[in-house]
Amino acid sequence: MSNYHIKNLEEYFQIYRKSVRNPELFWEEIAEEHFVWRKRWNNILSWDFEKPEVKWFEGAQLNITENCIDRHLTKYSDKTAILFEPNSVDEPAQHITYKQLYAQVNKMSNVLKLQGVKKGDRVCIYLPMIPELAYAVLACARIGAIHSVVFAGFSSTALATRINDCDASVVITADGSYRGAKSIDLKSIVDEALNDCPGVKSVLVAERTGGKMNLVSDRDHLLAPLMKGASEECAIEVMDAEDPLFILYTSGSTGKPKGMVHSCAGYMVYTAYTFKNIFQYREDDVYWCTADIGWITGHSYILYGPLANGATTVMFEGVPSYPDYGRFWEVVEKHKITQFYTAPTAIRALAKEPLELVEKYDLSSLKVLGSVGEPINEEAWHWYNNNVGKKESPIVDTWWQTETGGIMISPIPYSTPTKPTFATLPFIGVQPALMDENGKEIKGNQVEGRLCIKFPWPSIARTIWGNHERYRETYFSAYKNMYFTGDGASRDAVGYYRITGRVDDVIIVSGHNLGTAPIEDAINEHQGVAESAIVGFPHDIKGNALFGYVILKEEANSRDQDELRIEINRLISEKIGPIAKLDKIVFVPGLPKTRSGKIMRRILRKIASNDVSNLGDVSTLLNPDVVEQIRKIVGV
Ligand code: 7RM
Repeated sequence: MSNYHIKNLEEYFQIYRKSVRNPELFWEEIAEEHFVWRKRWNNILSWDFEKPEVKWFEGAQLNITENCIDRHLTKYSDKTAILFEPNSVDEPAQHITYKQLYAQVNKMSNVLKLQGVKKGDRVCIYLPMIPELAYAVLACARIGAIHSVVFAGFSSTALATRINDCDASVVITADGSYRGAKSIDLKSIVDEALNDCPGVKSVLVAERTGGKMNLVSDRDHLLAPLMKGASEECAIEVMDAEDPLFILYTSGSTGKPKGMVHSCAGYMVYTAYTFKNIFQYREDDVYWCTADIGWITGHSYILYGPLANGATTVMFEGVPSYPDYGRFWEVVEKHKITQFYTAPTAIRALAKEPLELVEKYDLSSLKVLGSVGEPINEEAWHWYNNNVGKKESPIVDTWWQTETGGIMISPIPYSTPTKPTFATLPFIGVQPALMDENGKEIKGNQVEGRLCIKFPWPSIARTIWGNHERYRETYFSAYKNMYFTGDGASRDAVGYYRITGRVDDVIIVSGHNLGTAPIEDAINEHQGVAESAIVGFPHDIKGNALFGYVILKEEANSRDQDELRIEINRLISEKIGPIAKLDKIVFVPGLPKTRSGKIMRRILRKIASNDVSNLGDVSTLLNPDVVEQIRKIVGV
């Protein structure tokens, strides 16, 4: 039995038990057999959730790019490492082999060194989904610089905050980016941000859109000529296991973004191992994750996890709606994608479109479908399963977080029987616990509580950049000796987990705990409903009452609204109970969403509570205009 590649449910349980009985021994075996080390560890794990402090493979030395690139050159030198699919269907895809990736990453490493970047320096990467983004990330890792990728959809204010928080000295960006029919002038966003970032000494600019741009002398350099002149060889920086690999910002429920810090060895081992098993990657597969590398999903499951396994990983520059809503399926057919990993928000958007857009493509290459980012509602799950997977590709509903570095709860496809809306079982080495409000663990099955993790896994974030106390306070203070995820979850009769959503989304109505996700699921089953969001608002008698924001499908827009309200509440009564009926329902053109597609409930809560004096910062929203539109409809 190979611990590395799980092949059936019995094996999963065997390996899981082993990983929990003796985690050190288990992870040592994985680390030993599947990676290249420059020096062996002297201690596998030390940890203390009170401090908090976690160290894996202490004393070991390595470089993650040696594991992701160099070591594959003997066997896979001409295998495609990165398959770049451009925004425009008229531009050919680029097959970047492992050999070419090696050369480009080394060139970029040398360019960075020439700019004076050294081990431990922070480099901010603000690039669209073009190959240079992958080169930049890996080049930082190669020379030991700490990358901080900022999603290239963020505003200049958000970018400046992130540059300053970690004191980045170099920014890597592009002239512009393509997003469907639009192009965005990235360079001027950077220029605006840098007015407030005195610490930035140099800016490297990739040319993508070819527009005019302003180059500040002594600060800005075009990347291409520097790359051209750079050597294709660059020795790795030998890193300690616990040296930081990157910072990635994630928004907290309040205040400024948290710069989550991930370290080299544990992150590498965990992302590689989860990738192999959760996507059941085989030698000739072509794997596609549609996320942006600006999010943790892109870091772990477009770049590091797949490349550590010598995989072919697709990098898609475009959007699902361009040139039409069939684009995803066109790409699946064209590149014979075997594993497809996307978010429920994308699935719901595509499910609204005519089915011909899916049916006209040959999707028979698909073997595994993934979902990540938010709870997948039942309707979307079935649409994905029926129309994309044709009921033959298992759906892996993968629950995890920026903070966890890798997937924590997920089926192993072809081993774990799936169940709609359930992320199912903890991954190998992951020890979840459900906690009650009084800090006690809820044992047994058919229970619900707050999701914590009892024991460290290799890729847990080690701190918040520059604020270890906030790290302790946010994740380790709610429950003694536990990592608190901020999510609620239930466990069914067989021990499957279902993530019910952020615990701050739990609303107590007349003393009953109601999760927003199941109510939204019920509403979304209405034929006329495209999407919905529920929030609580103060109520004299019940404590809280429920307010529903509902987006209708095109065909339902002309229907009588009161009739629709009655039907929606009838559905909720049927699916959950009369207690979950909504006091107020408004029909809106859209919902305020973060750039990663998460609904900003904070704003909806304020509008529902008639408390719009301080809506907070809405500038990072994908669709800031929708806030005004909703206010008008609600009349506040
Ligand atoms: C990977 C990622 C983390 C939060 C997390 C959850 C929610 C993510 C799922 C999910 C239900 C899932 N990182 N979440 N995956 N909820 N089912 N499969 O998204 O840091 O951006 O977000 O996302 O609330 O705490 S993240």
